[in-house]
Amino acid sequence: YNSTSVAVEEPITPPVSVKHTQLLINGQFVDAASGKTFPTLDPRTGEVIAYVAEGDVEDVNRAVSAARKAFDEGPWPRMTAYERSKIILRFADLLEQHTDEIAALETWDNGKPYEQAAKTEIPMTVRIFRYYAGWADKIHGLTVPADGPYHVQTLHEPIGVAGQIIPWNFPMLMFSWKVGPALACGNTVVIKTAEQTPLSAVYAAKLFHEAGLPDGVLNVVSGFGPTAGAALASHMEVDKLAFTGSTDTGKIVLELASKSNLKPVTLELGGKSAFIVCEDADVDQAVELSHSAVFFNQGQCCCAGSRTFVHEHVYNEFVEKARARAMNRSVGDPFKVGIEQGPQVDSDQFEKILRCIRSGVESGAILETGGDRFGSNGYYIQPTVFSNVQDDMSIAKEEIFGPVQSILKFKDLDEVIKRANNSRYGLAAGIFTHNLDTANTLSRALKVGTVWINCYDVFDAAVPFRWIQDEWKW
Ligand code: TXE
Repeated sequence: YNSTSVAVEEPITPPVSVKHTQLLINGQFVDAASGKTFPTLDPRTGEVIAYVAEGDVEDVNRAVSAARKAFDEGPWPRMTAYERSKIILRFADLLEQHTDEIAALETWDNGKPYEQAAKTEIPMTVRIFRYYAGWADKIHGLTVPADGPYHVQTLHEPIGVAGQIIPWNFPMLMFSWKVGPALACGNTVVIKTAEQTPLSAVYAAKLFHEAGLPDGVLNVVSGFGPTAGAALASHMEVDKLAFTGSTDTGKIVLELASKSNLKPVTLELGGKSAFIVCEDADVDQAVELSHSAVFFNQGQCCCAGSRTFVHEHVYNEFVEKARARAMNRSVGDPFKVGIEQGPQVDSDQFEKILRCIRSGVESGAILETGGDRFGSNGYYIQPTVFSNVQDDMSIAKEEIFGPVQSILKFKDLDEVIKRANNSRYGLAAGIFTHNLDTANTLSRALKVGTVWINCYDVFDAAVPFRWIQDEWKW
């Protein structure tokens, strides 16, 4: 790896201090019932940022009772939708005013570039809350022309206590996608943050209370999956569960939900999305977008375009340019201006990615650049590009969730459709072509939830992010 990247120097002091490390239950900051804490680490160095309350079964029970009471007896589901909307909008304003601090917490805890957090993710989080605030008074039922002398109407009502379990790759965006719609509809929430990134959500939840949110409506529990997360998934008083994370854990929480009270479950899991570069594509543009499709957020995106299919006529040119682009990626301290890539979130992810890279080399893919850790401190990984990747290699099948591009060659559309669809995942895809017929054919044939054409990772609060979940499509 021959990057122009700066060496990882002395870590920059984050421009923020950690204010909240406790659980937020019933509007109060409290310690875990056990008194236990766990360290949250700085991925730039592996050093401890802070010790955070380690929630477990008893804390989840406390949080769910608070949410239950707030739903059954409190003002939240009973106030006018307009009042709810105003509180969410006031919170969005506060969040916007605190963008710099929250972005700094995200970067410190997660390792993502500060500029990305401050300029894109926190503004998007604000936008999502404003979007859902707007829904509060626009949730309508139907009148149905039933047979006979009957008047039939449907009414959309809040479901009750929503249990939510989120991952670490976009802590604040995950918080907004889960909390925003649940609260706008009048539900109450218990959210379990990821053990790698507990800091930003609890900070934001405090702001929500400053904006006028009644106690018990939003409860935040930090802690681990098999303890706090499992307790939430199997709780008899949780009416709905929303989960984002790995496919394996998705299966566990679905089972816990079914074995307890059959609460409905929403799952958003992993991906291995195809990015298809046709022979008539603008190669330079496709190289740049395929690069960001896979390397954005250190490759830690469920919809990362992690299988780059390139038509044989442009393959050699594409591989050469993709390699050069990866070699130019600026890796370094995520607090530094101009840095595109910081460290991976933790040592588990770091080790997993290095294992995947080794497996790519062993299975005969050509390592074009990268392939190792970056520097000697923290969890940085060199931007890595493999060419000559074959469908049966594990780097083409498994979610790597790291800065590793796998380039595969294809000959014609029928072939690439079959190969792109030959995956247990079904999240997203990208198509690069100037031909309208090709774009239409591919976008209909690909069995995924979102297809981007001549663009990638375009998100908008008003546009659904849909998916065909893993095995469901079989
Ligand atoms: O995920 P987990 P991990 C993928 C990605 C990554 C892999 C593993 O490939 O390398 O998953 O990451 C909670 N009951 N994605 O280990 O375990 C956990 O505490 C209830 C894709 O971080 O799924 C955390 O809050 N909850 C993904 C959340 O589940 C449990 C984002 C996610 O952790 C639990 C993250 C249990 N038994 C990882 N075990 C995406 N779709 O964006 C864990 N948790």
